Amino acid sequence: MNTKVNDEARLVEVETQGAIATITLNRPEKRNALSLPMVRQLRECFEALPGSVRVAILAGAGPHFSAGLDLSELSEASSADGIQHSMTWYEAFSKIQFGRVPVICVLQGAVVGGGLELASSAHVRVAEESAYFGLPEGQRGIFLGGGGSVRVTKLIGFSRVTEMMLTGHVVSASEGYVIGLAHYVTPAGEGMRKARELAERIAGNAPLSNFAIMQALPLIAEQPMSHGLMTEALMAAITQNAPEAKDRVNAFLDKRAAKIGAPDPKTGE
Ligand code: 1HE
Repeated sequence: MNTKVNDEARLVEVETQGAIATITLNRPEKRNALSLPMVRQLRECFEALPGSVRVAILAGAGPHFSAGLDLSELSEASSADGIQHSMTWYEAFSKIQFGRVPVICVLQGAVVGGGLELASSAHVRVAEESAYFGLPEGQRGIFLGGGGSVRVTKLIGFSRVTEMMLTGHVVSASEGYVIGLAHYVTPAGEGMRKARELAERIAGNAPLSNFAIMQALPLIAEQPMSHGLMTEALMAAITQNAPEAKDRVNAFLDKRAAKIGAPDPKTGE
């Protein structure tokens, strides 16, 4: 099924195949610069994913994932507009990070400013070799405003974010892999294939486990140790008590399930 959110503007496209939805930033002529209408459409897409979807892939059309904030929106904006602007981005990116389904991002070319803030709200990042990461806010006379101070900092630490913002250091895909901006680096044109392979794997997990991974892990990371351990224990008890968990564990004990790193005995894959 192929739907265009807001047919007139066609800024974000959604294509659903079975359990996997692919959501594509579709403004390549502006290097997928994130305008407010585009950010709103992104939110709508994630809110409207059909119940049959279990994983989403987020991609950008053209040679660049995203050139970040649409800078043309800034020229007339007041401080109050700026705060509202950030709030709109926060709502949209929260729907991605804390939505119903895990999100895999495919990155190529520029992943800069707000583009990196967007990518950091996804759960898995696959970077093609062409991808590069930057935080040019310092050069533009502005600041992070799409949650990057929190999310990018959690990925690579505030020292690296500070240095990238101060110096305009552009981080290559391979360097991004080493410091934790990307989980995988693929040859050119291979990012989507890799993302689909990962999506199939994630879609095969128990939904309750995926829920716990997406929703509980980030909360636990912000809790003091005693609270974190309690949250973990509660989440563990709930997931392992689900009938699906019992079935999966029994399948392993009965030698019907794949060992780690080995082909699945049922499918041979
Ligand atoms: C844009 C934007 C944009 C391109 N806002 N219009 N982001 C930046 O500082 C990155 C700015 N962009 C670039 O450095 C380059 O465009 C790229 C390296 C990403 C790509 O270069 P290139 O040569 O392929 O494309 P181009 O010719 O620069 O751009 C094509 C068109 O897209 C052109 O418009 P045209 O009408 O002349 O065709 C560009 O003006 C337009 N375009 N990027 C608006 N960002 C919530 S706070 C987040 C803060 C930030 O994100 S700061 C980082 C902003």
